[in-house]
Amino acid sequence: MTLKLGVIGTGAIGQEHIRRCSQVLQGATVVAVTDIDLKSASQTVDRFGLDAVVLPDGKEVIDAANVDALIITSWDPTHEAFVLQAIAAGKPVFCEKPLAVTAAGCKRIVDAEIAYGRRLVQVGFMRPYDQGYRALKKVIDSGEIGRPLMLHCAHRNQKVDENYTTDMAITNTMIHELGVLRWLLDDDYVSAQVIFPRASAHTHAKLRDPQIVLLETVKGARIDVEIFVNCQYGYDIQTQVVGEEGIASLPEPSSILLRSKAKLSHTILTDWKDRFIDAYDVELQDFINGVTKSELTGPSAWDGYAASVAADACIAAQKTPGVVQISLPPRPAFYPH
Ligand code: NAD
Ligand code: NAI
Ligand code: ISE
Repeated sequence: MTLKLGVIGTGAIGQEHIRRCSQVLQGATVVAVTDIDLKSASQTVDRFGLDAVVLPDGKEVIDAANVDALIITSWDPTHEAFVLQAIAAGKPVFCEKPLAVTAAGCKRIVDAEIAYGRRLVQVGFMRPYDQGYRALKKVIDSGEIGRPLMLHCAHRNQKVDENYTTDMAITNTMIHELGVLRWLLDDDYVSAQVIFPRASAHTHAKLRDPQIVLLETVKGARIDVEIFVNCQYGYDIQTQVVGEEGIASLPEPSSILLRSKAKLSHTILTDWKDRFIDAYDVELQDFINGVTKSELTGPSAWDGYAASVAADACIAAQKTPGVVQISLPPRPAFYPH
């Protein structure tokens, strides 16, 4: 069976996911697309030679009779409504992160999915599908470095545009760390604090950049995350886990070790598309396979909600010098892991 996909949002990642679903992965085809900019949707159909219709809005894509499942790659604040509409239509939905821009929005999705009675939602947290993060988790789980005590993390983007604001450093960028670290440590967060160093000259009036977020977990680990989205030099994701008996670090992406012009160097990537290209392939193949078998096992609406509860606290912490408590309700039996 070939799964027929509808895609809402044909921007940067929408086009990437359409390319991989139609040219790289097995078992799916894109049959309907839309974008608030309909010209972008039509150009995407042409660019990838899709046998797909352009529909006037997201609701029409969700309700289209020949669409079996949805991929939501529109802007962050639009995700919640589209996911709720997909659940109401009883259709599986892969939603890019964040699941919603507030914990309350994620909770509405969790409640709707539980009321529907079967998992329909996978969140676009791709890092658990990344080889490097998987290898790091294996080392932690093996016990070789003892219990994790401290994590030092950095999420650096080369630059962002003028529409990117201080809160988005959390909801759009650090949401990846909030998603992956609770998976990596099998833990949850209890408090957050945000510290603003001197601002970079490369930022703008509506974005305080960089930021340092300090998190504490239920098991007592301490995490510092540097978010620096105008770092200029490249796209750089770092995670170092300090344990009782050793230290484990996320591997660097493989690159040529170059001897040239009296220098020994590695290239640093500049774009998330390249840094996690394999992880996006694996996560979407997992979604396609899961929908086909009626058994979704990837990052769930609960994972999106748990990350968002912490994100709300980080945003509150941006506005106060103190520590903000994080309180996640008990995990419902509907979401066993
Ligand atoms: P983008 O701005 O390039 O694309 C967004 C697209 O959505 C645009 O084409 C826009 O016209 C369209 N759109 C906006 N509102 C719409 C609506 N109501 N209906 C239909 N289309 C609408 O953004 P992007 O970089 O592709 O990011 C899209 C989403 O993907 C974001 O939620 C972002 O957080 C997420 N993302 C995730 C990763 C990751 O690493 N997982 C990387 C990039 C982006
Ligand atoms: P983008 O701005 O390039 O693309 C978003 C597209 O969605 C635009 O074309 C926009 O017109 C369209 N859009 C927005 N609202 C819409 C609506 N209501 N109906 C129809 N179309 C709508 O943004 P980008 O970078 O592609 O990000 C899209 C989403 O993907 C975001 O939620 C972002 O957080 C997420 N993302 C995830 C990444 C990851 O690593 N998982 C990487 C990049 C983005
Ligand atoms: C973007 O939306 C992503 O999700 C990227 O993975 C992240 O690094 C970037 O900061 C976001 O803007």
